[in-house]
Amino acid sequence: MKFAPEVEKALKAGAPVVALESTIISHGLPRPTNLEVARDVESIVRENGATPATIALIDGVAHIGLTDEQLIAIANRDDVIKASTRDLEIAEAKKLSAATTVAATAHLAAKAGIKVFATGGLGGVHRGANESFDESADLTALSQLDMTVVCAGVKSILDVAATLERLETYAIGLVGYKTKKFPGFYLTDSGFEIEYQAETPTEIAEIIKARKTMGTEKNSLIVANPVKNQMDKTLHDRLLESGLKAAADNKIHGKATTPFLLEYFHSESKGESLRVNIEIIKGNSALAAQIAAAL
Ligand code: PSU
Ligand code: MN
Repeated sequence: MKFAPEVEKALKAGAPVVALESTIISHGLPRPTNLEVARDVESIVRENGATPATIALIDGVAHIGLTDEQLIAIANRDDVIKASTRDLEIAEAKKLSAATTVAATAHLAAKAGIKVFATGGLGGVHRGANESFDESADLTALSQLDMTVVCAGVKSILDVAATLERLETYAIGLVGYKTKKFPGFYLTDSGFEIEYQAETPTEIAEIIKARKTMGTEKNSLIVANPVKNQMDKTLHDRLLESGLKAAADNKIHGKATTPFLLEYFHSESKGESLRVNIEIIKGNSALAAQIAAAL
């Protein structure tokens, strides 16, 4: 792994660092917005008192913290693969450039000694998973890593109820930020309840510290932070139905499913889902930085 100098310095000093994923840049947002958002998110982390560490592989090397040139490469190169944890070893050996998912980012961030991570939405159990077996490796990764992940819940394209059950099975902690309603990514409320809510970054830092005393730091903690200005619900529900049908008609499966549905939403909603997606990642980055600082 190669550390950006500022990230290495912050980690050595025990200063707050926030890990940021890169799949959202390469496969989750359209160009050229993706690069703007990637840069903005890093600024937001700084403004909120932490050092940003965007994680990705460039030509087979895992970078913890990217230069602007590397950020541009991840945003614009066509040969950037979407890497989950299992792809990391192959990407290194084959010297591939790879954007890391929540699973792979959390894996590398934990290895680097970073404690807090901001993303948009987690992967989870897909609808129809009882037949397709499509469950994101994000869940298994978070069942094995010491990480606190700030996200806007899971996307409504997933089976939210099944995903929540999986989080419980895997002993992945879950706390809502100022809410007991589990967020549904584009929507502030997925319709499912969370048992606990925290009011401040300091309170979340207390929970993170308690993970050590209780010895529960081997699995991750999820902080669910709902978007403030949610997507129009009618538009959302309509696109969800037609998007799932389009994915089935086009025989989309495996790692292509999530990028396909995100792109479907972005183009069909004429930018409305994109606006929400950007607000989500910015809000989560700010909160993650505040938590890291409090910690
Ligand atoms: N949430 C977003 N945009 C994204 C993703 C999540 O707002 O691009 C990505 C994350 O990197 C997440 C991945 O880890 O989708 C999940 O993919 P899959 O369902 O194939 O595991
Ligand atoms: Mn999958």
